[in-house]
Amino acid sequence: MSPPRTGPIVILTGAGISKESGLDTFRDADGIWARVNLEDVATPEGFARDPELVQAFYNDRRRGLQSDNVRPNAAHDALARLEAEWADEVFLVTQNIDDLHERAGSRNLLHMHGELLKVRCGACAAVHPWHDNLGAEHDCAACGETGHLRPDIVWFGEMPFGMERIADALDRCALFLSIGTSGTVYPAAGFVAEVERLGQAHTVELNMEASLGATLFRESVLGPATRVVPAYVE
Ligand code: BJW
Repeated sequence: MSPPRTGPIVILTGAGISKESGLDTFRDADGIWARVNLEDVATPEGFARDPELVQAFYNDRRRGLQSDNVRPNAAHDALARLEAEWADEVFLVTQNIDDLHERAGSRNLLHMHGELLKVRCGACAAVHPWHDNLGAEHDCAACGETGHLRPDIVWFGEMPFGMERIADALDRCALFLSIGTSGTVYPAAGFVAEVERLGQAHTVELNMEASLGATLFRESVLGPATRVVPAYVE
């Protein structure tokens, strides 16, 4: 099977695409939210209450992401090849904060929930690359303020990044592919409904199991990303 070559493609990815690279999903039985309370670590209120707990949560995940055994898998690779082949036609919107799409070679990519390897200054809003542990002792290179750096990540209640660009791409796409996401978290969970409302695009879900919005897609292929993504896009 391969995608119809009729125009722009928008691809939405979620944690499931990185599962076989060794990174946990959120809502599977062995997922992150089975171990930690999301209100404690993924909300601005949680960060205000206990910044050390939140920094430790992201410090652990930042270390894990940079460990030798976490690498892009066949699904990330297939999407990078698709972009290389179709150039400007492919726009990848990821909810993932890992850098596995970049490492695989994807370039036309938007991290709508931010990036684990970047920090943002709460005092001046500057964003910096960051590969080490982060704590209250660190200062911002842009404004010199100490103790205001936070992971450059979109928590619940915050506005995801790039929404205008995403809305524009959804309006124009001929194919919408959703990969490895449970369809639980908005606004990403609403993208398929938006594309179907406009009616101009084929919509496909590639996922281990049917997502919450599964019935909205015109086509569905269930299975692990490393098998179903290369098979679908090539
Ligand atoms: C495999 C596989 C394999 C497994 N192969 N597949 C009530 C109603 C509606 C909305 C709201 C509401 N109350 C609050 C809201 C808004 C809220 C929200 O949606 N809450 C819901 C939980 C109800 N959303 C927000 O607050 C967002 N902001 C917002 O809405 O701003 C206002 C706005 C208004 C209008 C327009 C625009 C904006 C912000 C959301 C921020 C999410 N942040 C997180 C954590 C930070 C990042 C991090 O720490 O990593 O982002 S939450 C977490 O969930 C993370 C993910 O990106 C996100 C999505 O999860 P994902 O990727 O779908 O993972 P899972 O685990 O859920 O699913 C994995 C899937 O893979 C499963 O289906 C598996 O089967 C599959 N799988 N192995 C293929 N090998």
